[in-house]
Amino acid sequence: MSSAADTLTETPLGGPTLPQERRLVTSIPGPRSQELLARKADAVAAGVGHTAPVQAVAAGGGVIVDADGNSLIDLGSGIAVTTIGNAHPKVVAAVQAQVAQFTHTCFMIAPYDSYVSVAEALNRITPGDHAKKSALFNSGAEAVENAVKIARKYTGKQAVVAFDHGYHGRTNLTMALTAKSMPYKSGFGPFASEIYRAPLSYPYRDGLDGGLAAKKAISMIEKQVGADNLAAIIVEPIQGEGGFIVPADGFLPALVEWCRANDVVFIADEIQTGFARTGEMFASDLFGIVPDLITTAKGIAGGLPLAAVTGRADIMDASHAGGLGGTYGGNPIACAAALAAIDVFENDGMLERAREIEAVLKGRLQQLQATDPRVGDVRGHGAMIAAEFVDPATGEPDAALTAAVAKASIAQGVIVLTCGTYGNVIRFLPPLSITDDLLHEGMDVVAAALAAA
Ligand code: PLZ
Repeated sequence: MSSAADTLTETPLGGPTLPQERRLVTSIPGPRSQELLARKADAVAAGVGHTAPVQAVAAGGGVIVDADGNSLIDLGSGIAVTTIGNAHPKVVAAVQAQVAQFTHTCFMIAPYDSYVSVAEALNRITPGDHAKKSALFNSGAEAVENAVKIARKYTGKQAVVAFDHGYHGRTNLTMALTAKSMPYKSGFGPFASEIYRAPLSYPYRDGLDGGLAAKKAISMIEKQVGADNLAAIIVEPIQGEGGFIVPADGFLPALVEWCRANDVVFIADEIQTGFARTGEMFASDLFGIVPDLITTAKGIAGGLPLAAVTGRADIMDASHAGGLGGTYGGNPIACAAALAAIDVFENDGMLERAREIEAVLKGRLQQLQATDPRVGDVRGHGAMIAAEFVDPATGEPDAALTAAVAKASIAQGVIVLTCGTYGNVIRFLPPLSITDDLLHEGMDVVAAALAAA
């Protein structure tokens, strides 16, 4: 079977030919990166942070190259975006062809083929074989905002339930849906009204099976909100920013069933989990659920900004003409990129590659866990795997250890991201184009950082 990695050992990816290697020629940050970071501090708002102190100049396969000539192993994919690989040749070709043809007409002014083709593709590949429709937007947060609008219009109800540890964006409505105050919400209120929060299934910490966890959530929803007032519940099938929390089996199906029985729209936020990331095209497929609406973004267009709401045609069609849209939503260049990316997802062995990466990452992390009790939990699916770090004596989250391991790994040329309500989770989100060799080398560096911490 040809998986993406086979072809990428020394591949020209789009522009530059990037050797697939970790290479440190300066300390990180090197002088050129330091220069850019100094300019960033002067010119860019302090609220916009960064994880790796580098000036990126090229990326592809499994590496990001900086201005000082360092080549870093990429275990983050720009937060789960470059799933098929950075500057994937099919995306580059599609973008170059489209940008020379036309850059924008506004789909609401003069429609074009690629938008309709992306909608058709999404309607086809998202879970369920019922009649579906899609609408395109620019960012994940914008897709979530629109999913809520659509659900409210369809049901004629207003309340929305989101979950503990949930992350849905940084705009006003999506801040309200997001659980964690620091850094996402603190000082940025007041937040949108009619948003309620229910308990999630978090097997490592609540010890509940899926049925019991769902019962708890549904009881809270019935008592504190009431199905008569509830337009939608929104949940990430596997939580991303919240800590890669995989709900216990049965939790999501029970919620879907309750929504169906109560005229409540079930929205799966698959912005981080979508498009082969978990070893299925969508994480909903892992749990056997068929959402009413699904929000997508990130991996959809190989790095170009695009997002979508896809779902039951009757729900999607409840909004009046002119009620949904935006100047740039479904930009033709982003749509061309998405058609190329979806082609890669469907035809270039991406699901298989994500499962291979799961085996490597879980194997390495479980090895660590067997000898180091600070690794409390290893979880996830596909190329979306995490380790939760704890104080072995108490089981309490250890955010300081987590930050130290991440920082040391980056200094050694391996980009890893942290997450979790308690900041004690390191998540691994490599591009599916990474080689096994780089994946192992990256994990060697993380293991050494943990041993030294
Ligand atoms: N829903 C499930 O993961 C984006 C954001 C990180 P946008 N996650 C990364 C940060 O610090 O801003 C995300 C997500 C889920 C919605 C979003 C929002 O997507 O494209 O960032 O708006």
